[in-house]
Amino acid sequence: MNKPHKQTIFSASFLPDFLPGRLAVFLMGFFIGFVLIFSSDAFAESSDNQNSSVQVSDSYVRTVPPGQKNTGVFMTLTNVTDSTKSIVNAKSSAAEIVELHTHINEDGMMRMRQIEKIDIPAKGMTILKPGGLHVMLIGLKQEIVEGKPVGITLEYENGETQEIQAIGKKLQMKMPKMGMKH
Ligand SMILES: [Cu+2]
Repeated sequence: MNKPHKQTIFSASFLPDFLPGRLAVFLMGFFIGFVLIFSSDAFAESSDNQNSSVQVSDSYVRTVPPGQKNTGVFMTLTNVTDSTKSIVNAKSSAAEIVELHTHINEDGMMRMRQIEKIDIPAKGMTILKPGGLHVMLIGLKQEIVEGKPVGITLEYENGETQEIQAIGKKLQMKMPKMGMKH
């Protein structure tokens, strides 16, 4: 008595509980696939944008004590193409001025110097790190908070731009000078 009655509910209802097994599994697979696509999109937005030419990973901004108005942004750039890619400019709403910098050793003193571009060799990698290449934020307009993202736009020589979210990170104030060779 009960069974035939239930079966009419099966075919009439779209509630997953009442779906025949195969269809339910299919729909669940579809749903999980959708969630994965959606969440990987969400991840890309809260992390570093991967354009087709250069992949940015491990991007971070050094946190600074209150009152300090300048800081550095660091990251790993991986060029997946067969030609050199160059970053020629960077922008951020977090600072008045954004420059591309490197460090040079001047009479034993490490000094920062502005550079025109940062090259990423074909099929190669360029690492922006403390004591080396970096994106300089000058005149901070907001506090850099540990664990919180700061939006940076990288501009390439070919006109492409790339949005990244660098995460606030506490670092040592100075690079240790031990082990530096002349
Ligand atoms: Cu600098």
